[in-house]
Amino acid sequence: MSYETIIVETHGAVGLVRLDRPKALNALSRQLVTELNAALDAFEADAAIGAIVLTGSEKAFAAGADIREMQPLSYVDLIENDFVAAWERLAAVRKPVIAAVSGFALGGGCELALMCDIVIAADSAKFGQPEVTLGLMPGAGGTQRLARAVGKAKTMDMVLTGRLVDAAEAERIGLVSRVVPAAELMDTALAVAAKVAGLARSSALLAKEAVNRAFETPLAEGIRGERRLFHSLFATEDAREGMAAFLEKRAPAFRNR
Ligand code: CO8
Repeated sequence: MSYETIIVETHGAVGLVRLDRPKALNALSRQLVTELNAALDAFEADAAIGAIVLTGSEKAFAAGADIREMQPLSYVDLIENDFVAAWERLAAVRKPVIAAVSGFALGGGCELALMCDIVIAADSAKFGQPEVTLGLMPGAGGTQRLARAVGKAKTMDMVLTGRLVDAAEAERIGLVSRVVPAAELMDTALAVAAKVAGLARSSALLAKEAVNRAFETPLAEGIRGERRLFHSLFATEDAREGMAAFLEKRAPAFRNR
């Protein structure tokens, strides 16, 4: 499939999606989100892919929803189209998704990063929820996922002032997983993704599912669910292989069985 606003590549078992609207700093237009979702669907369906990397350009991961496209929309337009519901596709991806963030990750761009599982930031990255400066507010998880990720104090500071947070602060507050020099961003993200893609597929999918459940269930229910998922992995050949390989002091040969 050919795309106009994203670039899609595969690197071994890793699927890479690069947002590519350089003139608009990767603003998230309807076309871009439609194409991103198609690429995610394709990687989800491809048994050869074990992890996905989502990135932008050096200057911008994504500068938010496309303000030019959004400005003429009426309330009725938003209601009728359930505006930005389509963005949630990323949050529903079952395979692990690694965000490689360089430059601006603002508004919807920050919210996209928050939907990813591991966020690796270049030291140049800047995160923010500047919607209030447009007379708006975050609408794709910026008040919910951000609050769960970094707590109320930092979320209120970001959401109510629109202040940009640099990579060092983002790491300190738990908004990103790691910060690396900008020149090493893609190599690091692809290496992390390759490592995840090399795991037994069931354990990676279920571990991701279990962590995400922590944000949606009471603790006792989450713990019980985790235990059952843990039990279920004993039904896989890969768990037998992984434990045997450890005891035999050799690398495991997972077969996704
Ligand atoms: N939408 C459309 N175009 C954009 C956007 C955007 N979000 N961001 C940048 N651009 C365009 C600029 O208009 C400019 O285009 P042109 O050259 O044609 O004038 C080009 O990209 C380059 O931008 P700048 O000249 O502004 O570049 P600077 O380096 O000077 O500044 C900034 C970079 C700081 C990133 C600046 O562009 C900026 O502030 N951008 C807007 C950031 C923003 O406010 N984002 C939030 C958008 S709202 C949102 O995301 C809501 C999402 C949730 C909706 C859910 C609803 C239910």
